[in-house]
Amino acid sequence: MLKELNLKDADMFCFQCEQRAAGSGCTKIGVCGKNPEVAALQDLLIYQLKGIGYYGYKVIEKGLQLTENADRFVMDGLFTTLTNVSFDEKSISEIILKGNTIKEEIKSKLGDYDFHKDADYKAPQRLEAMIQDAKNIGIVALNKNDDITSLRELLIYGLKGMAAYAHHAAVQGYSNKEVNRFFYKGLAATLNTQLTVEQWVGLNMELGQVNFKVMELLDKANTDSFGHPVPTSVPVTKKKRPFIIVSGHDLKDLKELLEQTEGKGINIYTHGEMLPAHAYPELNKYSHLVGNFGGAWQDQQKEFHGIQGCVLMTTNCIQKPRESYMDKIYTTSVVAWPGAAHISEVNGKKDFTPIIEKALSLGGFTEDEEEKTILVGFGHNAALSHAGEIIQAVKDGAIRHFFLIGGCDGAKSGRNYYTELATSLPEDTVILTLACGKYRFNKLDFGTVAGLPRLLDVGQCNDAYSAIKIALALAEAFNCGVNDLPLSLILSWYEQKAVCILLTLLSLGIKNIKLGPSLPAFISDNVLKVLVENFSIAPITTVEQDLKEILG
Ligand code: SF4
Ligand code: SF3
Repeated sequence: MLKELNLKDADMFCFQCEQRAAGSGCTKIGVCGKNPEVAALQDLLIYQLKGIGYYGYKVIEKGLQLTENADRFVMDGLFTTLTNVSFDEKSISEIILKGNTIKEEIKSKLGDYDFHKDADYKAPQRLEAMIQDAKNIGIVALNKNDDITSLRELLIYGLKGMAAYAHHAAVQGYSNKEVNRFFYKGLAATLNTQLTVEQWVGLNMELGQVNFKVMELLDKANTDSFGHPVPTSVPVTKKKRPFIIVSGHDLKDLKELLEQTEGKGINIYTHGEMLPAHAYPELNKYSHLVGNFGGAWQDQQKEFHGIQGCVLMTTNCIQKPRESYMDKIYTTSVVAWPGAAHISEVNGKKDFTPIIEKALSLGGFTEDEEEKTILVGFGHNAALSHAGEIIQAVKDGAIRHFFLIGGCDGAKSGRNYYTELATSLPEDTVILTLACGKYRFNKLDFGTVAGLPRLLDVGQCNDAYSAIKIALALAEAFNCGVNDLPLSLILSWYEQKAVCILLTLLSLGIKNIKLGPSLPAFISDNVLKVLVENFSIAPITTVEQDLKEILG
């Protein structure tokens, strides 16, 4: 599937997300809005991280410890290069430069060390020089039979996704040394030209297993900090008052903002992947967390246009802000857009005063809309509290099949498949959903089955962990394997978190996944063959054909 490209005239090359241009990759400017300079700097940051991984892994092999500072640098650096996170040359170049210092600190632990030309790279101070360096190392030479490149890129994208989840756990004080070690191991491997296809496959499967631990850790961080999600009705309508819309995945940011806005006459709305936050008791207890605003991330330019309130982007997916709200959108953590105000952490705390004052000055919505609600909060704890009823309903034939329709959303028209699928399912089926792809259908009424809502929202993309726990518990109850359950996984992918989740599912031996709307451009023909032969993974086709195959 990798296409031979003539990259001589290309200003950049990126094919890490589903939205890549023209089937092969973005070569002039990203469909996401990433310009060639940002693409170059992201490539250079990854190059810098490969070197840090190389030396870091040598330290680990010697049985020595790496600092928490280095661990955080690696995960935050990887996260910075995830699709729709940072579009800011200045902040990426600062991270690259900090990488020089981190690398030296790591090397100093080694004494005598194996010099490696690529690992030893030291970034220049000037931005232009960095971009020039990046152009010399960044663009991947492609060949449609190049399985090694394919598997190496798969690993790098998996690391990026996993880093995002590790970051969310780390900001809450949860980390795991074994997990952190794998970041170095994986990055070091990317500089090893001797690895075989089998070894690359093994590393990708290992990443899947480690990512399961990361999602488990994040689940623990979230549920320890905010309680287990409980089924909760969330208004999706506007209320009169100044407001701040909080987007992205970082629950800690939301909590801090809720604390700092309490009693100030500001309403807080969730947006995008922040929707499941309403189900956490320690977040839902704030009466000024009033509802969810808008649809999926790719609708934000239209939906934020002209708003008289503010937006806080805690993680992906940020799109180029329109002029009409450039002064109202704030970024934090690794998210950055040139010209958008950024709120940094100082001594472990974020001061949201600027966004609060701005929101108050704007006045907010002037009318109350008639309230409409949707239901969220079916994480593993809540869903499995109904395990008895669910199992009985399956035994009685009241529930015929479960469909997990989960994953990312995106702008492509082929994504209508997921709405069509959800609305075509027979009434004796249950739909589990997670991540932002659900915005395609989460405001529709699917009714109930066996006394339960037919649409159960499990949470954010990282709550794939919850879905796996639910599936494992059902498999145990029915005394069968997960692959023998009346359960089909129909996934949509967009960015690199979907890559690490997919690797987790495969590493758990889960088969028959249907993936769309298109397959990754970085998967070579042979790698695809391995996936099909070993895991029976298949691209989505038409709703009619896929349903016929699944339900008979
Ligand atoms: Fe293109 Fe996606 Fe890369 Fe953006 S992240 S440049 S849309 S492949
Ligand atoms: Fe969505 Fe960007 Fe992937 Fe957490 S918010 S899932 S695309």
